[in-house]
Amino acid sequence: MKIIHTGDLHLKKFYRGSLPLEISNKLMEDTWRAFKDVADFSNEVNADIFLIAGDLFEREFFNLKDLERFLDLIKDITAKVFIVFGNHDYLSSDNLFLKVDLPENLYIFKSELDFFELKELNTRIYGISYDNYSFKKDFTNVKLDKNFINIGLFHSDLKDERYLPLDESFMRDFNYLALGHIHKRGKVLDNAYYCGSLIPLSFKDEGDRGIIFLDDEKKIFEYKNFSKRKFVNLEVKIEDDMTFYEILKNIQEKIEEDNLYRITLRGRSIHKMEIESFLRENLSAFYFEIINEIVEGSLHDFEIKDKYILDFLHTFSESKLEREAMEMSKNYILEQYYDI
Ligand SMILES: [Mn+2]
Repeated sequence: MKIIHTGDLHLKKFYRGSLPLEISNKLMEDTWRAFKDVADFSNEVNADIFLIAGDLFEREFFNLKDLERFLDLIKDITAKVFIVFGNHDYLSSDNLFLKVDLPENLYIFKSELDFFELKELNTRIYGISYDNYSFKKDFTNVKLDKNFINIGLFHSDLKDERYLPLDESFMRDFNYLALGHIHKRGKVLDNAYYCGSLIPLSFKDEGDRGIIFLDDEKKIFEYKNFSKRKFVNLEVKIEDDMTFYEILKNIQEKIEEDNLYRITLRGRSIHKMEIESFLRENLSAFYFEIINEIVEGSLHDFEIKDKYILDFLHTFSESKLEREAMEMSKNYILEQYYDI
């Protein structure tokens, strides 16, 4: 039996001003493209079961046209597709999935624990959909029939009362538990995994994103990447003796074409703002933003190291007039000679 486990697609997620519209639109298209790629992959490997573990879409923005687009992709999948709805796409009476005829291979869970039985695979798929943005159920009295392979599909934060927390003993009853909600992929128990979001959706979502693919005959369990972009937090230390072009070059070398960058500048410089605007003008990336944590230095922090300039500055005497002349000369040299 081959299983695709995905979730947290957040189709039609808008970035609510946190990203420029043009970038936001591209990311939205990325999700559709990634989902199409997963559908193609599912057909290529001839998967039997395709699990979507909630937060498939954003309720406020997902319209009938989007639903049609999604269902057209589902119709082309040869596997049986199962969906539970989560806190972002919960199943209240206005959920669009209740307004249309669904493809024959698509099964959606309602808000009571239920299962679909696949006789040919001797398998039962259990799941439950949220009926509101927060959802909780007690599964203490649920008994699974061990004559079947039992697969669970849940949108759950194991520790948060608002998002369908699950007991460990309940979780252990399943042969495989497909979890959604947490965007980072990971193992919860030997039989329970978060697939993570299909693509990264914010600077909190660092690292690779994609799906889980299981093949019990070949004993395959793998995370497969389906995102062409990453969100990257980049820390850059600014040293006093770096030129603007060196700073630019250092950063530019770390930038990969398709990624999104949050660049945090640290260090000390008297050119705090100039460095930032220089980078804004000259850095090239799909998207970047700058957090400027540079400590504003002053001319006095700058140490002159050239011996002949130091010798020259020492030729001034201690008188008030010459002291002032020395300070003026020093500042002039710093500005002109060192270009700071
Ligand atoms: Mn969620």
